[in-house]
Amino acid sequence: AVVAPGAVHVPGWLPPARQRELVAACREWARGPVPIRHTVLPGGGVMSVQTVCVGWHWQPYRYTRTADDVNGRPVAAFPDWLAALGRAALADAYDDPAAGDGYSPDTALINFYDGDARMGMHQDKDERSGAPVVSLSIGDSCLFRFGNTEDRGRPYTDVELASGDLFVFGGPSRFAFHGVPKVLPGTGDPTVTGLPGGRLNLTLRETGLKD
Ligand code: MD3
Ligand code: FE
Repeated sequence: AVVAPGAVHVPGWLPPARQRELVAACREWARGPVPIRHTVLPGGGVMSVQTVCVGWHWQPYRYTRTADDVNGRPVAAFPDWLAALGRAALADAYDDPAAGDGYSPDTALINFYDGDARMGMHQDKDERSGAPVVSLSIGDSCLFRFGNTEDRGRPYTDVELASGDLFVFGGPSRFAFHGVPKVLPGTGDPTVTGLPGGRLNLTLRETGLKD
């Protein structure tokens, strides 16, 4: 479903086996080299979501190679198979076999939401690239709020994101406000995902940075 120009929701894009593989990979990344943690914002606030990064480390509001705000270690490398998954996602979402050509995401932010976690309305502006963001959801469903490019308020569209769903944000939607006002606990199927509870979201991005 096209939610806005460049914003495409593909329910159930990840087959169960792929969901389990991604959960297993995220479980490893969550252990290290930089452990998953609640990001601390410059003003002292602590995010309710837990995040671990691959390729580049996001700290509000910049990307670094080492996790200076956690344990100082370099983050895990961005694997080729994850970039290939991102290219396949673009081809399918935009229904164009060439849509993924030249897409080379170099960072993934992996967010874990327990039943009480939320993400307020924000824009993702720390990348120096207008390339699309690829979002993959696994586990419990959530309410996802997709807004406008002007401010945090209306108009916005609420979409339920379930396990296996793909969402691509490109073109004019790349810099839209968005957030996760709530998770719907108990909606995921642990026998499918291998995730006992909570919600995982992976976003693949091009930072536009060079080593
Ligand atoms: C629209 N994550 O990590 S994914 C984030 O579900 C983030 O964890 C949410 O917002 C989550 O920054 C939403 C959907 C998403 C991600 C990035 C976007 C939508 C986007 C960037 C630009 C526009
Ligand atoms: Fe975001």
